[in-house]
Amino acid sequence: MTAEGPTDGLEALLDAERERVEAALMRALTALAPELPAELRDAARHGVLSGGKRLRPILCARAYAACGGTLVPAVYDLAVSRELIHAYSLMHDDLPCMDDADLRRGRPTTHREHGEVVTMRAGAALIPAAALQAVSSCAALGCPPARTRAVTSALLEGAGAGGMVGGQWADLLGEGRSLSASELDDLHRRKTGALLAASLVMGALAAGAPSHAVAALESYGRAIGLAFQIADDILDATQAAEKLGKNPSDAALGKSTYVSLHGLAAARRMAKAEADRAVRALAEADLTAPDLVALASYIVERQS
Ligand code: GRG
Repeated sequence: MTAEGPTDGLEALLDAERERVEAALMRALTALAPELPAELRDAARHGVLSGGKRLRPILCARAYAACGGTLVPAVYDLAVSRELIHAYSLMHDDLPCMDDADLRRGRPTTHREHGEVVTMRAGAALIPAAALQAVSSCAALGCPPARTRAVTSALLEGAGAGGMVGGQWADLLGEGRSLSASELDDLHRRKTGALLAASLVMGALAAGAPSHAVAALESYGRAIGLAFQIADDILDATQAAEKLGKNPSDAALGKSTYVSLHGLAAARRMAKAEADRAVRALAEADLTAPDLVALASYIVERQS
């Protein structure tokens, strides 16, 4: 089986899912607001509510559904705990001490409007908020304590030094230096893949899925994580800022990418191979999830 699954109706499904995600993000920020000084609240809103594909919470919700769960609002409250981590990571990634970016999602980056110090603090506030959000939404879903622990651990492990933070660190150290293919894979498995996979694992665990289904969704997540990153490198190398909503930055920062290392045509083949690998992982576990099959194609074919 390959990633050329049914994509008819995927756009409609994504639009409907994004609406549920936006509503859950509003609930999360409203709950957080009284704890934050006004300037941090505004910066957090800028970082969280400025659009984006909302892919990670959608994957979390669809994994929950693929494992037999019913998509009630608390599922989206859980799913956006993952998006709060994503939002903080982008706010911090754009800071001058990291990628020093002016534009994100077609708008000035958070620190360009709210300043570096406020952006750093507002981003940091989203990390514990995300963990608390995961715990409270698991409770609302009726998860027993062990399941809640597993879901929250998946979120935090993917975000931590063994996952996103470690990958970002390797990325920063790699600027201006040519990485080997295996160094590049390792970096992106941690920086992008770990938390993409965690999105699916969280949904599966919260639904009480058996371990073989959790493992299959994790494999699917790791493969689409890599496909996603390769597609990101292709877009960075081939698209203008208006289409990307951000300034292409890999070449300017001297970063090794799948395109700089393997060339455009090979990078395209690699992305497709990872998407196919993702779909096979579902099939091998007898998981019927046409939406996840279609999402694997979407991830490599997306234009932003
Ligand atoms: C202290 C070293 C250290 C790190 C702090 C800043 C940080 C943590 C991590 C950055 C991680 C990062 C920027 C990963 C990139 C992930 C990625 C490919 C983002 C783009 O995702 P999309 O395309 O974005 O889903 P939208 O805008 O659609 O949400």
